[in-house]
Amino acid sequence: MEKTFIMVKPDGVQRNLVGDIVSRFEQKGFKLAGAKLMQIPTELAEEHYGEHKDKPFFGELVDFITSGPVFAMVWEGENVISTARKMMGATNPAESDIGTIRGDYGLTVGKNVIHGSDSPESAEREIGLFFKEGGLVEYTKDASKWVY
Ligand code: RTP
Ligand code: MG
Repeated sequence: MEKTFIMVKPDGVQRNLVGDIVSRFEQKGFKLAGAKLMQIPTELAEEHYGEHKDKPFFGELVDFITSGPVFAMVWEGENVISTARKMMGATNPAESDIGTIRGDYGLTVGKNVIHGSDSPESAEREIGLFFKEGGLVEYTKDASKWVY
């Protein structure tokens, strides 16, 4: 089953948005495969955002993403990579539709609350970077066992 890497950025953690963001993915029907609160080391931030290393905002981006804890997650489901990007909304919160995570909570392009992999290649790479010590769980979800 397809997997994607999703991360609540430091602004989202500080603003108590972790629960809401997890809820949105749960309620959509995706399956949580792994999650952890972590402080990103600078080297990992630079590797994660390596595609942007020549952009003028690279330094700011690395400073911001390492400025406090992030909540790193792997979500699983059919088309989860592209659907998660739709749920997140456009990169710049000023252009994100209301109802999306960035449209509802984002303030500026630099502080846009959430990261999500943008392709199957990125998802594989980012899951490998953030969960290289393991931590992904395989299990079956069957709500009918727990409710009447
Ligand atoms: P992300 O990688 O964080 O999920 O965001 P994204 O795919 O929607 O956007 P991307 O183009 O990959 O840019 C990565 C992050 O860099 C910051 N950014 N700042 N100042 C600027 O013009 C600018 N452009 C991009 C954003 O925080 C964006 O999420
Ligand atoms: Mg990106």
